Amino acid sequence: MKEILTPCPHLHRRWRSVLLFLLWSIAPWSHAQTPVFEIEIREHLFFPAELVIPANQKVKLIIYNRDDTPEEFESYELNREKVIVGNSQGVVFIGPLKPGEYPFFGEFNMKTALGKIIAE
Ligand SMILES: [Cu+2]
Repeated sequence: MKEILTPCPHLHRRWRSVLLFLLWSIAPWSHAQTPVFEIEIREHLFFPAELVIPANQKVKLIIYNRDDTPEEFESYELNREKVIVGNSQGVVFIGPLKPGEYPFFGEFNMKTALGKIIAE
């Protein structure tokens, strides 16, 4: 049965290597195309509180928590939630987003830690 399903293993191997080559060549390129933005948490505030990013494009957010306490980056509009322990950083990928405003907040300090992503 196996011989009938794969009559020529060499052909399969060739296609597999073509596919692997494509993945290998495309992956670093697409990664390099992803813009990176940084947000800092200091004294339970976000800096910047308003971050402008390009619309219709995937974006990498690096969130640095400079406080000693943990914070949770959360956004209903972005459908993201990420706990970042004190004095560490977290990565959140967002988008591609339609032009507009996307509020986010720090769930552990909801009165102060407020911000928004502006996609344009
Ligand atoms: Cu949460």
